[in-house]
Amino acid sequence: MANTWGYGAMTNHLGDMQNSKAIIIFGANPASNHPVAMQHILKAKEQNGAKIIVVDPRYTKTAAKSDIYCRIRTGTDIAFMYGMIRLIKENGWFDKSFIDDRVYGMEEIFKECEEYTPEVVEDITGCPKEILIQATTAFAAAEPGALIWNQGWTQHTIGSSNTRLGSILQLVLGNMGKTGGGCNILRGHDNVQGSTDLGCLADTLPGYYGLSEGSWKYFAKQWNVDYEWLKGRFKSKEMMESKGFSLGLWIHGVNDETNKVNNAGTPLKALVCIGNGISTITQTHKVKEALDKLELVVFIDPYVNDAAVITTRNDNLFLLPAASQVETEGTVVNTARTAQWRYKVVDPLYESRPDHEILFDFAKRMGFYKEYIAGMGNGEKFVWPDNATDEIARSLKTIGLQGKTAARIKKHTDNWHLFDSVSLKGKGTVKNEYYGLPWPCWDESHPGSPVLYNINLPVSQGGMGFRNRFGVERNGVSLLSAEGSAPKGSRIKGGYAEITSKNIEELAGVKLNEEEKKAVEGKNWKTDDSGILVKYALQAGLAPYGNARARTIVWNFIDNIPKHREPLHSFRPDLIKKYPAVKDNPKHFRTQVRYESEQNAQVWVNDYPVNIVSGRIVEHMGTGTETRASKYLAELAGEMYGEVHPELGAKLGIKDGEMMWVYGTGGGKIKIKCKHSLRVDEKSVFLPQNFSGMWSGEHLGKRYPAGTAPYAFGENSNQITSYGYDQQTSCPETKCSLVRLEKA
Ligand SMILES: Nc1nc2c(c(=O)[nH]1)N[C@H]1C(S)=C(S)[C@@H](COP(=O)(O)OP(=O)(O)OC[C@H]3O[C@@H](n4cnc5c(=O)[nH]c(N)nc54)[C@H](O)[C@@H]3O)O[C@H]1N2
Ligand SMILES: Nc1nc2c(c(=O)[nH]1)N[C@H]1C(S)=C(S)[C@@H](COP(=O)(O)OP(=O)(O)OC[C@H]3O[C@@H](n4cnc5c(=O)[nH]c(N)nc54)[C@H](O)[C@@H]3O)O[C@H]1N2
Ligand SMILES: [Mo]
Repeated sequence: MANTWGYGAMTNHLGDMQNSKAIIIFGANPASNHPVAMQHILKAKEQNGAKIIVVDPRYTKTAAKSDIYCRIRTGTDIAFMYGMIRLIKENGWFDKSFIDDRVYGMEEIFKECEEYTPEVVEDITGCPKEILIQATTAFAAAEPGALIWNQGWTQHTIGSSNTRLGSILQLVLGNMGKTGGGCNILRGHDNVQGSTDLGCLADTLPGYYGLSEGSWKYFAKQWNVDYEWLKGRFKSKEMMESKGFSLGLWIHGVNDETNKVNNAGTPLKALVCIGNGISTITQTHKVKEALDKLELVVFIDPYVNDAAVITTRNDNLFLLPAASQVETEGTVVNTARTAQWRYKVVDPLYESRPDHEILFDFAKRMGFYKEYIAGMGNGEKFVWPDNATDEIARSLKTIGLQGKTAARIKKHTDNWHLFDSVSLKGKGTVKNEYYGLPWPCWDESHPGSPVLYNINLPVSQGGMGFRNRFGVERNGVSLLSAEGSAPKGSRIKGGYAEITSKNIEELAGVKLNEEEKKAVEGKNWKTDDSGILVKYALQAGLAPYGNARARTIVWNFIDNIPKHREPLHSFRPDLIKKYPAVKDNPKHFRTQVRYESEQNAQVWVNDYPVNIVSGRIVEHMGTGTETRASKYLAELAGEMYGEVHPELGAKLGIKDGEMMWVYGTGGGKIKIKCKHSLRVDEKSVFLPQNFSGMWSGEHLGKRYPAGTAPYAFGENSNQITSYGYDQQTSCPETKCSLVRLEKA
């Protein structure tokens, strides 16, 4: 189970933020969590006069650098944004021609925003209406303005709606496809973008190809294996084409036997966990229950995985020592879609082995090694990781990786000093290429695309419109962009469909010879291995994926347009009737998930009257498994705590520095230090997510094999975060929970 919390990629890139005139940051604290990004943000402020606006329930180190700080209640960002959009609409601040030419369905958004008057927004979010107006005025005036979001947005039942409405806000203002604009999602781990691109997800093959028969057949070809053989590895074709268990939901596939109906008749029996903490999802005590119950548990990790000491099982638990990233070689792709070659620094120490070797060994022992390595093309003589990187480049056409070959990525990394950090443009031997070949990078002479959806550049230099993905019309309305809004130098001046063997001649104005015709027959731009379709598209200045409108309406989602819905464990039960959670879902991935019934099971706030704000601290990473094992970091931040407003502390009789019990809605409890702080409001407690190794007051140090325990231990915040999963993605709702505090 690899680590991927939420989808998304930056439309622009970190250096590009220096070109912004305003930056609005929702649910991200880059001063602590993305210090490099923060430097670009501060340069935008200091050198470009950009206004910094921070929307966060907690007054963070990032908020301290802002011009306008908006404190909102957790889980109410949609109301806040609709409030912004309503003001923008009323004042005529929207970009009419951008919307008319390049967007589908904005009327629906403009209708939905009507109810979110400044007064209504103040009531739902708690943010004074004057601040909402001030923030909107400043952001709408900026040309262009950039929007940043991160985990404050995704870890909610309506997290996917947050991210959609943020993108829509940028469409309203015409900030998409512009240098200094866009949506800049500051993603998590160093290679989290690379791992989602490669399909470390429960609902798609690599490159976001989905799970349909056509996609499996396409990959069978890329992997150089027989489709029938591949199918034979699954219990049935139906299971092959169904979503798997997601990271958030797998525990219910073990604990709750009724879910076996969605899993070909059996509960989950074994777990192999590679590069993930897994104690970081909601309700960690349920994770423990699942780990205890499984027949086999394997951790592949350079450290003793945090969850290995949470389980109390004594058999069939294996710790396979993985080499760290400095003991192996390969590419990583960062939040801005740029790749980097990571060279090996030292050989693996002691008995540790690189991840891929461990996986190769698995394949050997399970009897499919030959097939496993077949895609690299050289039989057992493959060159690692170069051949694998080229296989990825060749196969992942949907995001335009064809030009990101091992040789080119190495060349960029070796010459990184020749690139400009604001424009990403190279000089000398990498002249006019963009650092790390940000995807799409359509072929081996393409320079990469630093800013997505920019029609002011030719496609051959990184330009493109929006992707045509959902047909060319909907209910009689065209989904293609209007005349005059095609990338520079395009043969077609308006919108066009994705490139296929059927339309290439007409769209690109070429005549294919017989051999070419045969090569591309029945193919489209993302399945054509010959490269002919992409080649002629680029020559005609066309983006292989078409030129369409961005859609605000997603007709196959539960909420066709983003809707505010109260958290399952709402601090404001009086709002639930108007903004209820969605209906319970009998099959979300492979699990039954409660929404409405959980929300209405009781008036949660009566027993759990304090709101959780959770987030990171600068000293520790993720579970802290790695960083708490550093003596120095452990010294800097050695103890778990909760930040409590002094007024709340006084009301509850818990003084600064005293211990308190925190009780969660799901039955978990933790004992932590109370830290009085003005960063939180009077109804909330802030909990850092980076501790583990204590369990409801019990110290788990004794469970580590000798010499492997970390230096710092602390209670895990997720023992008390509430049940709840994103209604579309199933990301755990770790940012919206209620608790009860008591003096210990
Ligand atoms: N030092 C350090 N750096 C890290 C990490 C780490 O653990 N330590 N982790 C890495 C990873 S994996 C990731 S994903 C990123 C995460 O980076 P961030 O998203 O910046 O991380 P968080 O601190 O979890 O959350 C950001 C902010 O969201 C706010 N927030 C909580 N609920 C809400 C809400 O409902 N609405 C809004 N608007 N804000 C809300 C919190 O107060 C917090 O300030 O950081 C990466 N960088
Ligand atoms: N309450 C609350 N909970 C949260 C969040 C929150 O904000 N609040 N944030 C969520 C988010 S965004 C995330 S990403 C997760 C944290 O994400 P997790 O993945 O759960 O935590 P990490 O500590 O980053 O786990 C990485 C594991 O990989 C191991 N590892 C490191 N390098 C290698 C390697 O090269 N190979 C292998 N095989 N293993 C390696 C580490 O030792 C560690 O055990 O937490 C989530 N949970
Ligand atoms: Mo993350």
